[in-house]
Amino acid sequence: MANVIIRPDWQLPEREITAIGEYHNRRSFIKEMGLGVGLGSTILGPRLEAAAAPKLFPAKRNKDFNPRINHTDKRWVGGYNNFYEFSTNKEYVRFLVDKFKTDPWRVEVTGLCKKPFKFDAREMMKKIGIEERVYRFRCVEAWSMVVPWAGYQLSKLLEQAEPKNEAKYVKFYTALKPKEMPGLARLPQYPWPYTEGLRVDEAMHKLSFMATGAYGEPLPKQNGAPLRLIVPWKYGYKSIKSIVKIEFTRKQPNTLWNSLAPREYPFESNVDPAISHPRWSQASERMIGPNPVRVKTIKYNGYGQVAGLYK
Ligand SMILES: Nc1nc2c(c(=O)[nH]1)N[C@H]1C(S)=C(S)[C@@H](COP(=O)(O)O)O[C@H]1N2
Ligand SMILES: [Mo]
Repeated sequence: MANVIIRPDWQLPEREITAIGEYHNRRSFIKEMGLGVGLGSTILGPRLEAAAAPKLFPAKRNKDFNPRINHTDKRWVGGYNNFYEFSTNKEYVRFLVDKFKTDPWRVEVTGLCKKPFKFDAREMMKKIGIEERVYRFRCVEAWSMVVPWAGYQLSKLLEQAEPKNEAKYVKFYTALKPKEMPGLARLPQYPWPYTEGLRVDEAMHKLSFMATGAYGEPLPKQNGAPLRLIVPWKYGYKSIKSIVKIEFTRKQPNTLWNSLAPREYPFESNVDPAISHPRWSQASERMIGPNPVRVKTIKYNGYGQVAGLYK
């Protein structure tokens, strides 16, 4: 660390003066270097910093996706996580993500499409723009939450690839970084990387969302930074985290949970209170938080507008 040179803000090359997230990183880096708040607020100057960083977060809320229900306590959403690459213990995940590097982050869009491409996660936020959407989220384990995500509609990303007519499915892959993901070695029998899939028409539905933030800030690593799927009418495991590859396919792709236990985790996995999981009922759910409440589960998790996809 001794030979790290900290340049003042005005010497940074243009491409480094970017999102607010990076600004935060730089600030915390300066703090870690023991230079303290003094340097951050006087030499760098708060007004200069604000002008230099195009503001991505907080994103403006999209009024069409804004149900009038209380949002789940932010600390619960960041502290009660399913992310098996780190731990199977929901309360440990957030303490195990330190080594996980999520910026820069390359993603590949490939398979049956006319224009395959690669992109940087942060650049794509700037290209498409981000908005906030409040979604209800229902895990197959019968707990649920309400989260103000930020990000962009998945279709806006996928249509850039111009999928071919024969593409019927989209497969998503999570990063596979054994040195940064301590949970992988504890589950060597699992078919890593974590994969998930949707039909192309499901992926193109306007509810399908690529989340890059939550609660007005960049997405925490334990929630799948820098970008993760949110498919709010399906059980939570379909909402794959920390995506590095997206592939258009002709046939229904294999997915991690479906190949481990097909009877428990069918490919489609729409939320349905009438269809029990083989080991428990799906009729109700516990809304997580400091004061958990049990509520009835609704078909498609309440997103009845997707029913047309399943005629
Ligand atoms: N790569 C990856 N994605 C994943 C998981 C996982 O273990 N690994 N868990 C899934 C499950 S079961 C749920 S309920 C949600 C949890 O998301 P959250 O931690 O942001 O609440 O992520 C889903 N996406
Ligand atoms: Mo889940």
